[in-house]
Amino acid sequence: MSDRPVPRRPRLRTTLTLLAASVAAGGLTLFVAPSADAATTLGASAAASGRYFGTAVAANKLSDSTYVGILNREFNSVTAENEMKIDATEPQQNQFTFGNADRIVNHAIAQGMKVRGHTLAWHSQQPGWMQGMEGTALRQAMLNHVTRVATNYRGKIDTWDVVNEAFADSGGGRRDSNLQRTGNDWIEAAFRAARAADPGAKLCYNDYNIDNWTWAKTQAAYTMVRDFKARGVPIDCVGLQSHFNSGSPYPSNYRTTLQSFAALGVDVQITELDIEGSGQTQATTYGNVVRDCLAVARCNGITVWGIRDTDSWRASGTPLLFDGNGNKKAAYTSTLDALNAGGTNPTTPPPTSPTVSPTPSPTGTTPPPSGAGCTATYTVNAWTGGFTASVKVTAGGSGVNGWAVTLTLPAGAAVTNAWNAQNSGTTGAVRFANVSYNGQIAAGSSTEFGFQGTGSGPTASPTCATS
Ligand code: G2I
Repeated sequence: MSDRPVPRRPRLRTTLTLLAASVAAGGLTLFVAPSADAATTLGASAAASGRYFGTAVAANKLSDSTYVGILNREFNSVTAENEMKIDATEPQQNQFTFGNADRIVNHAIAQGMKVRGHTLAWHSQQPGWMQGMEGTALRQAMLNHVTRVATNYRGKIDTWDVVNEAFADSGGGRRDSNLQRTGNDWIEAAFRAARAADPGAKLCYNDYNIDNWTWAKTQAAYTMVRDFKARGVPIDCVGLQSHFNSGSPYPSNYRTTLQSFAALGVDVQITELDIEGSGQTQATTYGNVVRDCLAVARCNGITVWGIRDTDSWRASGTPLLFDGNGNKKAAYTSTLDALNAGGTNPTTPPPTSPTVSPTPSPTGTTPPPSGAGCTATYTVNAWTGGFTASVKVTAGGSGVNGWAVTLTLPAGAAVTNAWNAQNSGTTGAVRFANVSYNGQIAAGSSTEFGFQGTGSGPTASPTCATS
């Protein structure tokens, strides 16, 4: 699944291979060359230290043979540049369109590449219907979006940028947005919904200008991640976009920033790298960024934000690794050389348990079955006017081939949608039955489903029955 380690291949040997020797007049001349096992593409060289090297991809360029040729040769991870954003995937409320995103995902899967999902919750590129929403309605719409999109791509996404760019550019506070005005807990609510929808994906917080350790925005993001880890909010990684230019230059303390986030117990990923400039100056900075990542065990992947300079959102800054004709730039060579110099092999433990919360409110459980049947426990994440619930179903000693959990909602509460289970009814005693892929549970093992609702969440203990 997504956390399967990239197969390790031998590092570049420092020994030199003797190619030929000839005796010339007056002495022995040796011709030497580096060992042939130095990887010759970005993806392969990153994989040598257990990392990926990815790029942003635009669906409408998948018919450009030069573009696709470089993509398939060099990269082993992709991010949809725009096609998975909210305006692209839910242009009308509750009408989901995945056509362009699917073209990218299917291409990546066919090529054996990882997919970074970008992005589930963001103040920008919201469809018109969402831009006009506020309060509880927006909170529910946001959670519904997170749930539906992450569920749709369940099992195909290595890492989701769950929330993008939630901090203000200066001052160290949150960015004002319609999402932020639904309550400060909107970010953790999004992460919990994403975890419930796709428990196998790594969940990232992603932002720009969190590269310089001394900047207030970096410290604000760090403080949030530390708090999330302390309280059991399901977060696995931090994405540093790393768009570098004269206004936001590569900072000399970048490695400190990567190390500091990683020390919180999350992976770090460089998610949208581009560096404006040219020639050796640009090349040196690319090399520095790669060396910083490779020095940090939990920096497990780098993504550049486009392939050729002409593909870039900042094309005039020529910030990428290939020129407009698809030729390798000096920046490419220094990036490859830095990758081939090797680094710390990252250790990426699987995501933390989806439903663990140190202060669940409220929770319920049924007594364990004696050797047969099933049990259910749940946690609720509630806010004024709504909630999401995560339910864990555990098989008894005989295992089960089908299950149904019944939870009773208080008066005024109603289920609006469920994931990884099919509900019968929406109010009162609501029954949630397994879906096709999670009915079988081995003895002592568990599966999880979730649902979202209006009003306040369940308070009575759930019952679990086999079917
Ligand atoms: O702005 C650079 C990146 C910053 N971090 C988040 C990323 O998601 C963001 O990507 C850029 C895309 O590279 C652009 O391609 O996000 C922009 C929008 O915020 C994208 O630009 C949009 C244009 O604004 C639209 O007019 C255009 O229709 O690209 C669309 C598709 O080409």
